[in-house]
Amino acid sequence: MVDIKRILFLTSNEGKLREAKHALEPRGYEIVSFVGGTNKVQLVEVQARDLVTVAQSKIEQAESYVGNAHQIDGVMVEDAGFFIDTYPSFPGVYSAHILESLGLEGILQLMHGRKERGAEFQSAIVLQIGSERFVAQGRCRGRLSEDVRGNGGFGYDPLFIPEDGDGRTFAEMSLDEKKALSHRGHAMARLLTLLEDRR
Ligand code: ITT
Repeated sequence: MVDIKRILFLTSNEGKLREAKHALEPRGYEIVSFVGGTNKVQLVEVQARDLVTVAQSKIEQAESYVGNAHQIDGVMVEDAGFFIDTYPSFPGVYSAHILESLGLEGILQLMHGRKERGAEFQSAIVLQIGSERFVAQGRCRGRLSEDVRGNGGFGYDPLFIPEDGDGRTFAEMSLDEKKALSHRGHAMARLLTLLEDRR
């Protein structure tokens, strides 16, 4: 069995990379990426309704990148999405595109005057180690804030108030606080358990 030390995280998102390092590096894994380098990651996101299918497809495209990274024991991808209860499955797998086109203020306008503000984040992580594949998922329930709040985090964080928190948005929390509550924090914890069980 391969001893896992070095994991290539194929992502173009610095926020996701920062949180993956924060979750996995204290547990003895080194997370490397191409973020900030010249080797840009271009994984096609298949049209699918669920994040696991999208993540599985990303990992299947990952092989072509592995040759460009040194001494990699495993390759990891993650697909995350934001889901607003009022609009089933939306923005979901289109989260990146919708955020880019509407912006945070545009999303707040969509929700203007609505009392029902429930929402959730979901994360699906796939880690491939040789022929072994690990799939870990996490979700976090909460609600949309009434305004854009906080300078931390990334993406939708300034709009999302997790239900197990104290009323602050993810963007108003430290990395540790977000990890304890978030979809990604839960998925990473699950992944660590799967890796420990493998030993
Ligand atoms: P990849 O290169 O890893 O695919 P991406 O930015 O396309 O990065 P996703 O498809 O996983 O990432 O995420 C969809 C969108 O949801 C994107 O706009 C993210 O910024 C946002 N998002 C993901 N996780 C988030 C989080 O923890 N907090 C806030 N927004 C998040």
